[in-house]
Amino acid sequence: MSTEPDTHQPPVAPPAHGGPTLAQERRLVTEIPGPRSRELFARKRAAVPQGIGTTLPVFVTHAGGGVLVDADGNSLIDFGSGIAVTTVGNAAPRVVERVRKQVADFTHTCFMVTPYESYVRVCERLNELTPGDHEKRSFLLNSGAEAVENAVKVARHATGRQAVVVFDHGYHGRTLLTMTLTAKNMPYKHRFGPYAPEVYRMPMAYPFRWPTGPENCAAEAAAQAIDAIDKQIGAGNVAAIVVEPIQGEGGFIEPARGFLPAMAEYARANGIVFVADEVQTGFARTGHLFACEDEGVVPDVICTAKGIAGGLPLAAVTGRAELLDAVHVSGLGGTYGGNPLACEAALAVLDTIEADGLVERARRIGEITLPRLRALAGRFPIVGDVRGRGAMTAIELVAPGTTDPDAAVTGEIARRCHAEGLVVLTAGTYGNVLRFLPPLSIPDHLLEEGLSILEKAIASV
Ligand code: PLZ
Repeated sequence: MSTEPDTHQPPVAPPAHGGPTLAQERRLVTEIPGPRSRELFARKRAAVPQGIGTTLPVFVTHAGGGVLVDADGNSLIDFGSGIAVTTVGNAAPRVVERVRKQVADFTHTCFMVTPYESYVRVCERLNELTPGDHEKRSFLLNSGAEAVENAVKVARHATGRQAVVVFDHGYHGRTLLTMTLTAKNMPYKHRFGPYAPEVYRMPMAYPFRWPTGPENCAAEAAAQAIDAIDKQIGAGNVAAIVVEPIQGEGGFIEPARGFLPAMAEYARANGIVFVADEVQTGFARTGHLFACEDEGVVPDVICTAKGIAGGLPLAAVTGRAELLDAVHVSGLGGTYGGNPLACEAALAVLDTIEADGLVERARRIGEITLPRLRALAGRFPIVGDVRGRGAMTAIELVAPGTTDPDAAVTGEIARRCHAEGLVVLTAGTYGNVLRFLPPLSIPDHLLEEGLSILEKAIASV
C-alpha cells in the first residue's frame, strides 16, 4: 500500500466536487506549480518515462466550467480543454449523470460479443448529424488515431487501392500508420521508423506561408497537390485523401478557402475516398458541429473523437454505407470500442450541445476572442497571424516584420501565462503557435480574463 497522502482532497478551500459547481474564478494561493504539485511531479518523473511529456506540471484534482483546480488549491483558467476534449465542460452534469447510472448497471460486455443499445444510438445520431444526407454507417473505437487508422482500412478495402494522401503540417496520431500520416518529425516520429508504406504527402494551402501570397494559395496548392498525385502516384492507385479541415497540432492552419472543396471534388471524380479527420475540430468547437460544414464539404468518411464524449475515451468512423459495409463480417473492431460508459457520455454530450446551444456558444466565444487577438496583432509585431474559428483560435509568433517563426518567444509567453494561472497550449510545425481551446462552458468573464493575461504576457516579452 502506498503511504503517499491522498491527493484527491485539495488542501485549500476544497470544492465539493467538479463540474459547474466549482467557483468560476482564477485563484492563485501558491506559486505555479505549488509545492504539492512539485512533489507529485517528482514522483511522476520517477515512475513515468520522460517520453510522456508535461505542458504544465500542476496536478489536477477537480475541474469544471472554465477552471482546473490543482492539488495546492489553485484555480486556473482552462484554455486547453485537455486538447479539445472537454468541449461541453469537465464533469459536465449530463455526462456525470448518465455515466454514473451506467457504471452501476454494467461496465462492459464487448459490443462484438453481446451488444447494447447505447452504441447503436450513438451511431444513429452520428449518421444523422454528420454532413451529407446519404445513407451512412458508423462504428466506434477508443482514440482518434484508431479512428483514422480504421478509416484507411475501410478505404483500402472498399477501393482495392493502397495509396494514402496526406498533407504538410498534418497530424493524425501516434500509431505506426497514423504516425506515418503525421508530418512532423520531432517529437512524433523521431527514431520510431521504419514507417508504413504507401503514404504520400502533399502541399497544404497555408495562407500565412504561401510563397505567392494568401490570395493565390487555394488554387495553387490544390493544383500542385493534384498534379503531384497524378504524376507521382496515379489517381487510380489512391485509396484515400485524409485531411484535417482545420489542422490542429500543425498550428491551427485553416486551409485557404477553396482548397478543401477542390480536393474533395478531385477525390470524387477519381473514386478516391475523401476522409475528414475531425478529431480536433469536431462537435461544435469551430462554431459548426463539424468544421467541414464551413465550406459545405461533404466527406465520404469522417473521423471523430476527443469532444465526442466529454473526456471518456471514444472515437468514431462515420461514412457512406456502401464503403463501410464493404468490409467483410468481423473485419473491424476492438475489445473496448464503444465502451458503454463512453457511449452514455457521448449521448449526454450530444444532448448538451443541442440543449445548451453550444454551436452558437462556440461562435460567440470566437466573436469575443478573435477581435481581441486581432488587437494584439495590431499592437505587437511579433503576432504575425491570427486565425481560427469559434473556440478554436490561435496566434502565430514571428520575428517582427517577417514570417520567421519564433518558437522561443512562444514558449516564454506560454510559461508566463501558466505562471499567472492560465492554461494555454502551443502548436505548430515550427512550435510558434499559441492555440486557444476553451471549454464551451467557460463563462465570459474568465474568457476575457484569460485574454487579458495573454495580452500582459505578450507585452512583457
Ligand atoms: N487527429 C486531428 O488532433 C490528437 C495529440 C496529443 P488520439 N491530437 C492531440 C498528443 O501529443 O498525442 C489527434 C488530432 C487529429 C488524430 C489525433 C489522434 O487522436 O485520440 O490522440 O489518438
